[in-house]
Amino acid sequence: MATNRTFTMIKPEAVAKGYTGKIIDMIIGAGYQIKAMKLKSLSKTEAGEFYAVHAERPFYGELVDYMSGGPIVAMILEKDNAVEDFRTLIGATDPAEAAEGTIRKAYATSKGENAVHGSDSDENAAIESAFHFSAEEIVG
Ligand code: IDP
Ligand code: MG
Repeated sequence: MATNRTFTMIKPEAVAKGYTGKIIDMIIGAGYQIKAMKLKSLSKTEAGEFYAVHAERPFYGELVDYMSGGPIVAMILEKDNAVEDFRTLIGATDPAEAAEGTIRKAYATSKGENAVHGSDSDENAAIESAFHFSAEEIVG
């Protein structure tokens, strides 16, 4: 069943380049309410666990190094049709293929360093939210 929440991270290179505020502004402008938010650094172990589904991919080591290379901003976001609409808002994985007006078109550097994460299903949104937030860190 569809839920109304998704999970996102502003990734390390976007935080380092000072895009945090601009990206949050686009997210709120698209109609999302922030239900939880934190700035945190991921250890290599945490980054590896979060992206475990990609463990067999050739870019996995690079991805783990990148995601543990500086602080990220994790958020739980709420809106109707949250997961699907957020994937539209962030755009294609490779910014060269991302549509105009998307977050990745505006702020991503490359297919690897692509500014934001967005959950790909309601089930993964719930798993990823629980990975980063306890129940008391989420507003009602
Ligand atoms: P998504 O973030 O658009 O859902 P996924 O295929 O789930 O894309 O890949 C997860 C993350 O792994 C991407 O956001 C990106 O940071 C990284 N990644 C994906 N494909 C490549 C690649 O071909 N080279 C380097 N990094 C990649
Ligand atoms: Mg994905």
